Amino acid sequence: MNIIEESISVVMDSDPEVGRSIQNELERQRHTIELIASENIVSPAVLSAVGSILTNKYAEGYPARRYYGGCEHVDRIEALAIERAKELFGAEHANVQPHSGAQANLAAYAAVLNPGDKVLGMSLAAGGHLTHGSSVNASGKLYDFAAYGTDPRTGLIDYDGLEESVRAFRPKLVVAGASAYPRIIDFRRIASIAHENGALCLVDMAHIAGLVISGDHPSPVPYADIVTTTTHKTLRGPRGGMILCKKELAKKIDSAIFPGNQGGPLEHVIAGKAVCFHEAMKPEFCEYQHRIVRNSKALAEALLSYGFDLVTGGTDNHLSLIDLRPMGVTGAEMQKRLDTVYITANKNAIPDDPQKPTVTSGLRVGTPAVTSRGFTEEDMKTIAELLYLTATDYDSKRNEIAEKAFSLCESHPIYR
Ligand code: DSN
Repeated sequence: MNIIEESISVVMDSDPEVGRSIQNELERQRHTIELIASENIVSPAVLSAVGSILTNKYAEGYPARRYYGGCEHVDRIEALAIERAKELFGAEHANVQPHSGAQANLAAYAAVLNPGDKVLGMSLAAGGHLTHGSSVNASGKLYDFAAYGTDPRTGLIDYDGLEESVRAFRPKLVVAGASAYPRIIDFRRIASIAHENGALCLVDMAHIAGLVISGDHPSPVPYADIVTTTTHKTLRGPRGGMILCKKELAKKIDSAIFPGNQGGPLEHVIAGKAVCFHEAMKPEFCEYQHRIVRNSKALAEALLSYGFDLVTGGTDNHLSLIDLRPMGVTGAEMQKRLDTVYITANKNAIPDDPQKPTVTSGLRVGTPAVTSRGFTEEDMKTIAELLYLTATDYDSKRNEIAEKAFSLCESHPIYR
């Protein structure tokens, strides 16, 4: 029994219902091709830090400035996480306390905006994120958001349109970054448009943080005033968030997180972030990020060869967005079919999607998790074939697809 199975058996002994579900989830992860672009498979060291006794500790405040006694060890851990984050991204200041990417974004807004202030963000329909001003999210309710989008002919961000919107709308903040955009984003250009027009620039690099470290995506840090991220996507750390910013904004950002938006920091998760940053400083991490992109491009090419239509015609990063309309299947139906053949992905709106958000015409596929378990460019061809068969010949080929997906996972085991 390895350390992961041992920890599950401890839960099982105390609470069999929860223990069994964790065991079942471990088996699901072991035998499923994970194509959700925002998911990954963390190291046993990250898992152990998050599952550690640090969960017992309250530490409101910041290292050496806490509202509780007994914080000397969590102080050291949080300080390490901060220093490592600054070094990895070349940032002047880091706050590692956000519980999530959404909390990082909302706190960053609170640091530099007043309710009702004007903000320009990428529309959700074009690949942006809920927290970039969607009307159903606190960001859209608290602030006066307008949206920029993509060019309908190319699927690429319409930078000229963005510039026109900034000139006409006069926002106080421009938000860049996306959760379903397969191409390089020109953060330098967006930041200079913002600055030339008297606005600040926030980049949410959650999806591409790992690629930024390896240089597979240009870094927003030199250009943006604030950079937010999650730590669990390409970065391959624990589920959580982080904010990087220029020195001038450090105090405002820290106060917006605590006491502005959060209470006690999750020091067990912060320890997981510190371990993740330590891993990300090793040369193997950059090699891993290069492989994510190589696999993503190989998957995109193979999908195109099977007749799939990709938004923007391909990918530069860790994900592709498939327009399923030519295949005659919706995103929701494709996701449901894939769930029965040991493949996990998520339905996703495509630009100007005629379907409602619960159905969608698209499927988002990413390579961070499959690359973590050692899948190769050759395996990407097999995955493309399995996606094609699922879209076109599901009823008669279902068992064959499931067997192939299962055995591909067996040949690249995790947590054994
Ligand atoms: N929900 C995340 C994603 O899947 O992209 C973004 O926060």
